[in-house]
Amino acid sequence: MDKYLLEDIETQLLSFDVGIEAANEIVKKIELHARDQDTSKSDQLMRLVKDELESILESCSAPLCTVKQHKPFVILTVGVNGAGKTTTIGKLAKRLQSQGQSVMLAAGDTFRAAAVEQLEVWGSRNGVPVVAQQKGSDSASVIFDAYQSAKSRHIDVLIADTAGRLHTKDNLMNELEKIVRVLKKQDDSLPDEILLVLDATTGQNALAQAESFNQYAELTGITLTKLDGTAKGGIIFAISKKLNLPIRFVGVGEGIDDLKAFDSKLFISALFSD
Ligand SMILES: Nc1nc2c(ncn2[C@@H]2O[C@H](COP(=O)(O)OP(=O)(O)OP(=O)(O)O)[C@@H](O)[C@H]2O)c(=O)[nH]1
Ligand SMILES: [Mg+2]
Repeated sequence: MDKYLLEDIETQLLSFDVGIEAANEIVKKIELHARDQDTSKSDQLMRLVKDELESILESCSAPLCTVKQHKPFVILTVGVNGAGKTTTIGKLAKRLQSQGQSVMLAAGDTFRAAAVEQLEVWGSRNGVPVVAQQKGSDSASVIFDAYQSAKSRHIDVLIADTAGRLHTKDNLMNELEKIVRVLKKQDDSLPDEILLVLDATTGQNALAQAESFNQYAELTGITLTKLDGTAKGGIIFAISKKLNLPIRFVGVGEGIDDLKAFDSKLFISALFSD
């Protein structure tokens, strides 16, 4: 296979933020598989590239199922500042309600007063209750209270917001460990989902974020936000290879309906559009 063509593919992958390591590996596989296939036509080669990418993301395509016998199903959202956690919660509440599930929100971001208000706005847009305490209170205790309340009201899904934190700051990351510990005292299987929210425009740093958050709280899924912009979010190939985490949703705008279930085929074809 043409060496220059392979280089072109690699450059293109890098422009999607796939990262050097993952891009190298993908190109090697393409080279290997191109040997036993006719790739003289560009659409045949493109098919091979897409197949290779799909095989990486295959294991990441696991939709989030929030149906649970012992309610509520608890989703803890985590991520760095501004990743899109609170907005994702607002969109997710709408989505779950439209699937017939009742939802409650927990204002676990006790760091900023405005964070509670922001979540309350999403709560009223969706017509769902929001459990909150005043700014500066203990995040784990807010989430614990919300859990108790959701349980007694037979709410299907509790979604907890948390403050944005730098994944390199130990003290803040320890707060996350505490939230998980407090929930586990209620029920060892909690939280049912620890959803890392990643901003697609962060590029390579998203991998470091995912690795670090995963050390402090065992992540169970990823939401990739801001895919409506120019960012392609190719970093998920590296994350998928390293952490093998399901990508649950993608954020494609700031509106309440701008959350889609992750679809690897659609994601890959969007990589190569325009
Ligand atoms: N274009 C676009 N903007 C988004 C998306 N998701 C979130 N945003 C915007 O990103 C900004 C930050 O979103 P928040 O939901 O407040 O992020 P956060 O992670 O809760 O932030 P902190 O609470 O400060 O850590 C807001 O202006 C959102 O409207 C998305 O999918 N697309
Ligand atoms: Mg927030």
